[in-house]
Amino acid sequence: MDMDMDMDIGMMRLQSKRHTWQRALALTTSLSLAVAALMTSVVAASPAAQARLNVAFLPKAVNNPYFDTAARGSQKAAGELGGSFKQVGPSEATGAAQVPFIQDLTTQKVSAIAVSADDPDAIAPALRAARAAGIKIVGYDSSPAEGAYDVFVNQADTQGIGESLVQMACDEAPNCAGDIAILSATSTATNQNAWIAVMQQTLQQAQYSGLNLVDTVYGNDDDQTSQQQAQGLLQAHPNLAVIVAPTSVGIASAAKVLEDTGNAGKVQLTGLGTPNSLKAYTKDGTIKEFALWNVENLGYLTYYVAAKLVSSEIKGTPGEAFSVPTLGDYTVGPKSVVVLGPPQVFNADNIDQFNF
Ligand code: RAM
Repeated sequence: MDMDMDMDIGMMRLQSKRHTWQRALALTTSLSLAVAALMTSVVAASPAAQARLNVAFLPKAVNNPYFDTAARGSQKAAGELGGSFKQVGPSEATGAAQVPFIQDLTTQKVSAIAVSADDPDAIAPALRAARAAGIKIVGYDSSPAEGAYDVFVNQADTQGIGESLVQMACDEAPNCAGDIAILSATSTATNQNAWIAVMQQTLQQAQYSGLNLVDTVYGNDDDQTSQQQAQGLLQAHPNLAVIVAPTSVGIASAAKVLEDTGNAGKVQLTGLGTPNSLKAYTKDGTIKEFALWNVENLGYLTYYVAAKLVSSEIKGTPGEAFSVPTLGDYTVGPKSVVVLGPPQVFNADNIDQFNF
């Protein structure tokens, strides 16, 4: 696992009219295969490490395609490292539902648990117990409480995501003015709450003074609940200019509601989502632009971080540097956070280039 691969990755860069932080993150398949072959041969020489490496992923909920995409990256990393991978989790996105999974994985003595927190505090005692039992904890996507993880792998800079959500709302609202509302995931989600907090600060800036945040509702990353909440927003706010949904489930549900109710194009929609789930809505103009990061790489990086913690290559101490094949060099930041990289903005011009 102690690999120092200084590879010049073939990154595809796309241009954005309005966003400086978007970058394509696609990697060449041939390079990935070459790296996979190389890693497999190195791991084969180290059977003891193989026996120890057993990483379980616990997403917010298992029926969310976003986490299945992350799992593809995790599986790829597991293959390269000769480790095992499994994904377990609840069907509803609550902290209470995640706790028994953490307890089970602790009993099973997996070497690491990667978890996207539905509720940072509700799962903290179970995670601390797992750590006390020698299990490494890697938060990914949505952070557990501080002290309950070894490293949190953040998908992108929190400040940048929040600011970009406001900028996209400004782009979509006529003359950057009017009522906007947020359709979020669960009210306890660490990631969405952090982005919303940045949005609220950003909206205080003079250039956004025409935007009026009138409501924030929670669809719990459940399609039916998200659709109901989107309908509720339309009824409660007849002058709504933009819905901002910083959740891959919520944005797809809201798009469906806008089309079903004849509001597509009248009420704008933006936020965070997976390109495959939003391709049709982006092409027909229901959504003009939205953002996300390379979700597969999030799972891939998270598995590597878990493996490096298990092998003691890193401890999660701020300032530690490490390398991950194909992705490059990382440094553990304050609060033991590692940031994957910049997000990507999708629109009708580029969406066909992505398949996840
Ligand atoms: C949903 C989840 C996840 C979030 C994405 C954008 O799938 O809430 O935590 O990162 O949306």
